[in-house]
Amino acid sequence: MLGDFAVGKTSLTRRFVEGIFVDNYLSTIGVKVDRKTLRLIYAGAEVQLTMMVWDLAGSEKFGHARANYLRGSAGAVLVCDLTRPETLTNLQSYAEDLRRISPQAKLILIGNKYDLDAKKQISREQLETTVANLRAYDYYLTSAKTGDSVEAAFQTLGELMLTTDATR
Ligand code: G3D
Ligand code: MG
Repeated sequence: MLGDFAVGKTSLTRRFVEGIFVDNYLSTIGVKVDRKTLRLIYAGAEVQLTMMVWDLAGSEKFGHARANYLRGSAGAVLVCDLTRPETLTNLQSYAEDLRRISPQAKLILIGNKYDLDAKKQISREQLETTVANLRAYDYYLTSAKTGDSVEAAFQTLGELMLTTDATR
């Protein structure tokens, strides 16, 4: 999970995962790891994919995610808060850090807090442009509050992580 403080990374993770995998397992580097098992169709067969979801535990304040957090990632959810345009702009440097350390990682973009209709300050066009610039696969408009599109976003990332197609 990548993105600025308070965009909703922890709330989205809570929505998605089933329970806590290892609480405080990596608390010394400010990370919490959860897991969720998905059932996916891959190459015509049903497969189970256990996703390990790494969430920053308040360590955004140290600046960009550190190498230990990014190393070995198969994929990343880049999260912005639809009510704060700068959180979209800032995703560029998270994506760059990730590409440098885990070049194979698949990216999806999430515009979160979709339930806050009146306060939205990021357009679909801006999200589409960012998807292209960051070479992400797609974007989703989610609400961790209502649960809208949270499962769909993670499911898509899970499917992407199974593919070895380097162009995605
Ligand atoms: P972070 O982990 O990225 O830092 P959090 O972000 O998940 O801690 O969320 C930050 C705040 O935004 C929390 O509010 C949380 O409830 C709220 N939030 C997260 N997702 C949504 C959403 O989809 N809609 C709305 N309306 N709020 C959301 P508090 O008040 O607890 O700080
Ligand atoms: Mg958090």
